[in-house]
Amino acid sequence: MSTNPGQRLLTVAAAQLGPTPSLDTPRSGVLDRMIRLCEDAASKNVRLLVFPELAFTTFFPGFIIEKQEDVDNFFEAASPEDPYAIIHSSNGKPLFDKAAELRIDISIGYGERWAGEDGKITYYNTAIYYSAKQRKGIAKYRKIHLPGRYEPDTRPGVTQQLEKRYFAVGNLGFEAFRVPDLIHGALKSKDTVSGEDTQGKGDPIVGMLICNDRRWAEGWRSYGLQGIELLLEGYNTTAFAPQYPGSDEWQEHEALFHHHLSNQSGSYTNACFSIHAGKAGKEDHGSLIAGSSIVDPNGHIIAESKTKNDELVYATIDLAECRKGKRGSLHSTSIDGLNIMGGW
Ligand code: CDV
Repeated sequence: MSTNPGQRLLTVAAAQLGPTPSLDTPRSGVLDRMIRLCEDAASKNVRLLVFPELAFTTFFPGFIIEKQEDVDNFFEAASPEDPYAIIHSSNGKPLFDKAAELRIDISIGYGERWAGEDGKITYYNTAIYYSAKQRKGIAKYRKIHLPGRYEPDTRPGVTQQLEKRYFAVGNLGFEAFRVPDLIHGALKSKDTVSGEDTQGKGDPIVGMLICNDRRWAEGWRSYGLQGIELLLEGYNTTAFAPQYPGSDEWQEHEALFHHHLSNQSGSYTNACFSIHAGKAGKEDHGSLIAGSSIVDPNGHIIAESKTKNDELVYATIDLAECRKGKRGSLHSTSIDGLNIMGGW
């Protein structure tokens, strides 16, 4: 690896999770598995670790759950007073404590039961960004493109996809954010002088998407226009289902193809790295693709999972590689990235 002074090196990883099979014991052992992945990541000097969508439980939108109290078991409470309550909840605390101890930032998905100021409860499919150094959540994203149906498919033997039943459409938009304490020597606004070219020199600019969001251009492009250098995404993608045409093998091949196509084109057209972490393998509701991966700003997959089990997929990346594509796509010199003066 060269020692170019403009380099912005960072070791990142996707924490692929194997199946969490059962609706009856939806969290059993998952936390321990996630902590082991954190420890594995620390041994590889990983500073940022991305976990899948709805990482703490089985993929419950694949099931028909009749009673609201049972549905609530799959969600974590949050409110305006405590928007990142999962960080200190019994279901999440051991993981976030371990991440803080190991100095690894985490992006992770979970079901969020939001009690608004008006007392109204809303359920979201959410991802947060946890800063290990600050020991707190610094960004939240709520899934916008909810796939599937509200009413279950009544045909016998089908695989259900009921996200429209269990979640409201995300209401936080596509808000990029800067992450402090990740890149050594990142420029801070207080250290800049008037007229200095600060582009690509500040704290990394990051955005989050959740699963189906990655297939559609508007999320990527909204983030791209804010200058993101890293796109983080967790997913649970059906590998095959009996109601769809084609053999199981063909369907899974096609699902993986579209997964990579979306990620590679999104990274390339927005000149950013992207990290994709999946839940893989056979859960009780059906099978999920693997394909956890890291994509560079030229659209190349630089690391990919080899199994359908818990697996760390990691790479050392140079965020300076984002500059070439950004220079080509943004004609103004002033909109390349979040204004560093308003940054950290
Ligand atoms: N969890 C998902 O969002 N899954 C969708 C499937 C249902 C198409 C996906 O885009 O992978």
